[in-house]
Amino acid sequence: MLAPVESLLPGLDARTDADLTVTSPINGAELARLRSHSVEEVQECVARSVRAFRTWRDVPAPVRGELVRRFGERLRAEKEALAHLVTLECGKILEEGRGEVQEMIDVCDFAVGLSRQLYGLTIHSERPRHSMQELWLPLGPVAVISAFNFPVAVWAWNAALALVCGDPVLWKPSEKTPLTALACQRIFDEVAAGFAEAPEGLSQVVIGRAEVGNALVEDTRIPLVSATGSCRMGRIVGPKVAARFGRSLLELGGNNAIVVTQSADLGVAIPSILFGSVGTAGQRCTSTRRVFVHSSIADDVFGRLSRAFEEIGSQRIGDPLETGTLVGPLIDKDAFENMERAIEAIRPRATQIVGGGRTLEDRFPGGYYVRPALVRLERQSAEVFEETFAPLTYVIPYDSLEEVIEEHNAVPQGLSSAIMTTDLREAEYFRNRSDCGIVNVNIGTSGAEIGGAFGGEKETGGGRESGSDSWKAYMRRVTSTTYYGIERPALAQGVRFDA
Ligand code: UN1
Repeated sequence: MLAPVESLLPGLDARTDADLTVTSPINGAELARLRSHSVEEVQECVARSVRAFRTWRDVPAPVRGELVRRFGERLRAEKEALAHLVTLECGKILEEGRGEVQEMIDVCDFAVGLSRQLYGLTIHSERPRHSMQELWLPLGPVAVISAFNFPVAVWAWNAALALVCGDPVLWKPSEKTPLTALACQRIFDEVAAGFAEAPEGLSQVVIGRAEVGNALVEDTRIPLVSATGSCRMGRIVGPKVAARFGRSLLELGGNNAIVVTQSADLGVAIPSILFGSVGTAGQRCTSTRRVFVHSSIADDVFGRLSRAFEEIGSQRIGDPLETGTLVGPLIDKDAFENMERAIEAIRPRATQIVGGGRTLEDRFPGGYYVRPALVRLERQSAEVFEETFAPLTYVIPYDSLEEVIEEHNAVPQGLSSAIMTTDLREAEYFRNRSDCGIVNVNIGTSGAEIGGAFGGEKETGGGRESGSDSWKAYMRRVTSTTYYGIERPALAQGVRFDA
């Protein structure tokens, strides 16, 4: 067993009747074998979560925040080991693995502050001697279904908020990245063990494939299902949760674009496009898929990008644990084949294609490393509407900002968007017309901070997680009116009912 797995998950080897083999995308090597939870076991976990809720909801929110504070402290201490495990299990470069753990730490800090700021409202009543208020109460067990590409941060966004809001958490990680989840759970358990107010089962991990997720989705004891993944997955989860009148928080596919205007500072634009396109091997939901470039600078921008893509493709792809590597492997063979298919589909329409194709097969026969691909098109076509979870970027020219906004918004997804401009009017126009949940100016589409609400519209699912007032999704709102007079109480709307 590899050192980071052993250090964070001692004794994992001892597990028997495994049905789930976890491999590293770096070289296909087996990391561990695990046993999936049965549906009955998931239901027992839910029952435990319901019991935990009965205790946890009555613990004062700032005390709940103290548990999250201690968890964040432990994450600081384990940052390097956990980042290493993230890299081993999902293949992102170590620097990004560290960034991901930092994102967990940041959201813990945010949640600690929030635990003293779960503010309601006081409202002026229309009636004499009446007072109205709105208060926020804990909701109940929250199911978190997370994806392989951010195997720990997205859970932390949900868990840190849910915990301070008074909700226990049930986590179903991707079957491709269960080890990082078990490592987080182990760290959490150690912190919770030293915290008298934390009930048993406050945070649990359930391992398995779709049927395990489905058991959570269909369970009426879970008022909120927060699911990150493909639009296909969201199309199954959303209606099932809605059918039982549960709440879902969906964070699904993106098809994110950057508009590079004539006034853009290319020294700012090019690095942002590169990080967005090839960072995390194009496997972020916020990755840049489309680049619309004003036709007057299209040759220049395509030339600069293609040189950078070629350089990265020939020199900076490799073992994600090695310093200097910018692009690690794709998660698996399916991801590679999807990229190949997408390139073949667009080839007849492309005027130029730079990069693409598998590399480093000799060094890593079991890993799927690809050269990032840059595809130049005359106009946007239907092939571009699909999200390909790989480093594949389309460059498309445009002439007017009004027209490019139409093209920009024409895709079914609506997560992240950006404009590169030094013109205030262009920036404001874009900010108001992009139909995405994230609209950046002179910043790429990926790499959002935790302080803002994260999520998007249309097929991205409409959910908002992480910062701002996203916490409200994890609580229920109570509106309460009190009468403190001694006469017969007045009715609202001036209604008289003199019985
Ligand atoms: C995701 O890809 O699911 O904004 C999340 C970003 C990261 C989170 C991405 N902070 O790129």
